[in-house]
Amino acid sequence: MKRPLLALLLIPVAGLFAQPAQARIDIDATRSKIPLTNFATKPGGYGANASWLKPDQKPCYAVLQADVTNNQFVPVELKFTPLGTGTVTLQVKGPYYKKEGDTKNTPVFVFWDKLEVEGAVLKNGDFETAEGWILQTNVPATPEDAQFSKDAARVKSGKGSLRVCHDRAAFQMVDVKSNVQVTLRGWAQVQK
Ligand SMILES: [Ca+2]
Repeated sequence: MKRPLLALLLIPVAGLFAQPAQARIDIDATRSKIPLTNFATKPGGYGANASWLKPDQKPCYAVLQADVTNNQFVPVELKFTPLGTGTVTLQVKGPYYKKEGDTKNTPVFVFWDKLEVEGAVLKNGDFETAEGWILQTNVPATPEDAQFSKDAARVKSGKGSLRVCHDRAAFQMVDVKSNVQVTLRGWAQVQK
């Protein structure tokens, strides 16, 4: 007799803290010490320098996050301008999500495909092979690990896509030029 009552109590909590439908790419230029600025994100979302880093590193790390859709690809456009010439690391990932009361964050899986870059050169943004990307994985492997997917329902272009979450991203080093705006265009969806 207790089960229905418990279920009723849990509904509002689950509703308030539903997993976010957001896709995210971080730009890490802390090694090359290149400040990043002029952020723009579509659809919705936000771009900001890292709030958690030290004052000297904070301007050189950007979080670019767009509001996407569950289980359906939408076009995403993320922009930034580097104020120096050098190498930055793209981290293609998912949103940070920690449920109320939890000590660990819960992975929100994001599929990315057909990622293209204007203002810099990106390798293999169609995720048809492993070329160009370093996947963040555990040893031994876990279900959360970043991976290339061949699931046709999660592919926008070709036969493969990328599946990542906040703590298991895909990395690629990209060369940027001072004051040349970089635009990342791709397709993303959240798995729900
Ligand atoms: Ca593809």
